[in-house]
Amino acid sequence: MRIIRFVEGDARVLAALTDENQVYPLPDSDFMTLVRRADREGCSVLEAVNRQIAGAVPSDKDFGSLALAAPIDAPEVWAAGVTYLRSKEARNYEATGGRLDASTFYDKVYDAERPELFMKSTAARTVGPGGDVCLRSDSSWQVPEPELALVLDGGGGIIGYTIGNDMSCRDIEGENPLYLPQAKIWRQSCSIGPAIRLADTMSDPYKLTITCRIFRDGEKVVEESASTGQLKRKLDELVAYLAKDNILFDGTVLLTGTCIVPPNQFTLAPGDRIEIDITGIGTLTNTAVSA
Ligand code: DO4
Ligand code: MG
Repeated sequence: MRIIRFVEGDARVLAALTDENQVYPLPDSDFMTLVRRADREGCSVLEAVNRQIAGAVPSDKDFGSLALAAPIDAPEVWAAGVTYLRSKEARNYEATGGRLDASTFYDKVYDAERPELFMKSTAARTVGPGGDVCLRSDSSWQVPEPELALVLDGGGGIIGYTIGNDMSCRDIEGENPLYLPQAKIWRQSCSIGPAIRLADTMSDPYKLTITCRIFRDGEKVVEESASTGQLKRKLDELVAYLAKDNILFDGTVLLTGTCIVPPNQFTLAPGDRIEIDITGIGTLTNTAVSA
């Protein structure tokens, strides 16, 4: 079972999306309101949704025709980094000007007990499915980072899974690690959606295929896939470090790191369409535009 939100007139409607792609509008104004209602009713979010849709008639709207919005207004989006070997190699390439034999702080963090975690975005900087992601004007090496994203409650519980795009400037990041916030955070530099797969209906988050496709002038210029099975760390481990002596707001999203990096000569251009699929969650599509 997945939860989506779509735009209808001036309103945003929360809805359940079944595995058969049937859409059932829900009475709750947003995802966390649904989660709190389930809590009050003493049941799981899945049970609350199932009760709501039992006997109800699905919407006659076709899922594909809906104007989807971000499934949650995440107050904060955090991100983990260098959680896959592929990311470590790509970061080393950036930081050493292509000297793949060099040992860097990226090697250290990949092996360290403490993971890399950083603040990625806020609700105002985050876009949803179909939205525009911005390209920084002072970078000439920019890529999407397709990532499995965790939707957390204030206690650090994983209540759902979605897709995140951690837009990144490889040149700024490679120039100096102290530039990381600028390489990661700017207007519309993060995208999440299109749906939240409820945690109770996720069979194994370490067996998901992530695929990223990029289209330019209607032609596919990048297509790469990888598995969350290659994740170096456990999801609970990332959440535990994020929650340590911290405040977690209900609906915080944690991106779990990228396992896909486009070829080194590739940089995004305005007009590029970015598609990120994750098994059982859906496809997050965004267009790159100049900031
Ligand atoms: O260390 C820089 C960030 C790495 C990152 O965002 C990732 O591995 O996904
Ligand atoms: Mg990333």
